[in-house]
Amino acid sequence: MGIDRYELAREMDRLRQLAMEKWKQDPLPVGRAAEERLQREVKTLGLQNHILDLETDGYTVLPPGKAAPLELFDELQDAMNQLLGYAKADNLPDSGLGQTLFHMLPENPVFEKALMAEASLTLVTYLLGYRAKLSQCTGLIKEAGAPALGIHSDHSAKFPAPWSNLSNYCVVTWVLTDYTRENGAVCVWPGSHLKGQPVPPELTMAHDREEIRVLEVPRGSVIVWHGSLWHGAVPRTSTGRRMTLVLPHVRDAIQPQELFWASTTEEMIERNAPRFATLMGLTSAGPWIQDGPSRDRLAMAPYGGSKFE
Ligand SMILES: O=C(O)CCC(=O)C(=O)O
Ligand SMILES: [Fe+2]
Repeated sequence: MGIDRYELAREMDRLRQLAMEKWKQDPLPVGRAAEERLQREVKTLGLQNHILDLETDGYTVLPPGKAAPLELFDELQDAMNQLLGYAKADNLPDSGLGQTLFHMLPENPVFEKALMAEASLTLVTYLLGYRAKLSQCTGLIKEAGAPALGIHSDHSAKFPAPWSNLSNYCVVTWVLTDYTRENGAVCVWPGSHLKGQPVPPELTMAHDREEIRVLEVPRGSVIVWHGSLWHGAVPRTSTGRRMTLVLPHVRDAIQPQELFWASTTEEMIERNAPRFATLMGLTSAGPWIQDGPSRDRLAMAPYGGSKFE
């Protein structure tokens, strides 16, 4: 037996009605209004240099304290440790990602706090627009002996190249334990997001090239990168655990990797700012079944032509 499509349409509609009520408190802008609102937010939060980094290097690092107080990093780490006790974590062995905890968002409200943190969310807006949706809420855990993660672009295996300078996918990485070379830090090829091409096969293991920068950043940092950026991770040699929360996002019309509307509750929508429902995909026109797209949601689409919508 398949999913009950009538029940599914009813459940989706219930969440979407609530999402629409929240939207009315803070409708998302289109066109020039999107650019102006984003400019104000960047200024208020003091993110100008981070925007410059994203333009020139394709990534930026929010230092400890800028995205959230260190206590939130403790809470995120605790929540992931709890999950390791009962959730499946051996999902992609030998991938270079380490142990993976997929779809953590509904398991603990602390992940909502990370998702909604203003500074990182504003950088997501810069890369993907106000209607960005969450694509994954995933934990990565690496122990001694964890191999290197091959250098790749996150746009690869999703969008055909050449890529324009627009980001259609971006990652927000919450660094829960110190990143050093021995600890298996993320590494990047600054400026590679402007190449608009996947990493050539002969460079996927070129972690020692001089163009590669290993991001030795302390616990409490949050890294944001453009989907075309060439990046990977160096192997972990030290003992202990590297713990990371990754929050990839996509633009409005792109299908997220994890099915968030299937686990979003009314309580989650109620207790968060209106934009949370958009991040869950609940203010997008699609997907629909026989109910079709609602005219109200079609009117909420990014129709004005600005990349910041
Ligand atoms: O933290 C890592 O090892 C890198 C993960 C990665 O490539 C990603 O989140 O896109
Ligand atoms: Fe990646």
